[in-house]
Amino acid sequence: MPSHAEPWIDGGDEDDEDVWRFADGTLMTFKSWHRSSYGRSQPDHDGNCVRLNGINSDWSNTTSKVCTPTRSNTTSKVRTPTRSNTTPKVRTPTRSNTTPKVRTPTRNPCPTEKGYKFSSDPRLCYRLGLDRKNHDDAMAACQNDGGFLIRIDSQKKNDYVAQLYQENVMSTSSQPWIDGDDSDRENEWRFTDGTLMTYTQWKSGQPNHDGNCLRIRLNNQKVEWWDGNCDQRLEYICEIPTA
Ligand SMILES: [Ca+2]
Ligand SMILES: [Ca+2]
Repeated sequence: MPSHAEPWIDGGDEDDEDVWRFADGTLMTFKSWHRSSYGRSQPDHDGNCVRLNGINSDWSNTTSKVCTPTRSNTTSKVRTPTRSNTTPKVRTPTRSNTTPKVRTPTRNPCPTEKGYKFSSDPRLCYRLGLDRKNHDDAMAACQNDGGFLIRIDSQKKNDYVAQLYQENVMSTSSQPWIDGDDSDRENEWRFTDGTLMTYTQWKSGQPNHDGNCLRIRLNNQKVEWWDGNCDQRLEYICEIPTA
């Protein structure tokens, strides 16, 4: 470098007069300002940039159009926030929304460990009691499961039970107990919860008042109802309603 060269070096005080910093913002601790006994000592605040004096290689501050723009480019404080804008924080919740769709229909709501099977239409859990019991004991067995003897209160449900016969879920000769009796008043048939039965499917000639409990039989692919002696030991069908 020629001895008269006066190159710019890093440093400036344009942000705060006489507070000298490097372009990256670091405070300058070492300084080598020009001292003069006859002229003006530096910095004399006629500018915001630092240059080397050619001969003594000590420093002067001076005005420069080059210094200021270069600096303001490097000190860009704006970039950090811009960057944080690009990191999308939103994706995680969106993803968790897509996961749990499938489980509800797959879940079998019935206590399968107790031998219950699921029917979707009519919606219920049922099991066949093949260990023959009298009506009271059959009812107690179902209640012990959290259910009751199956309640046939519609044509749809009567047809469903006929289907159980037809699909050999139970033997065609089976005559299981179902919910219903006329123990309180002869010929006034009620479910165990006391509700009066409105739908009935008596076999012709029944009820013939030979008992107070309700059982069914398959006849010509249809389920028909019989009254009978509650002490008979018969198969039974339990039901647990589902939500
Ligand atoms: Ca009766
Ligand atoms: Ca009868």
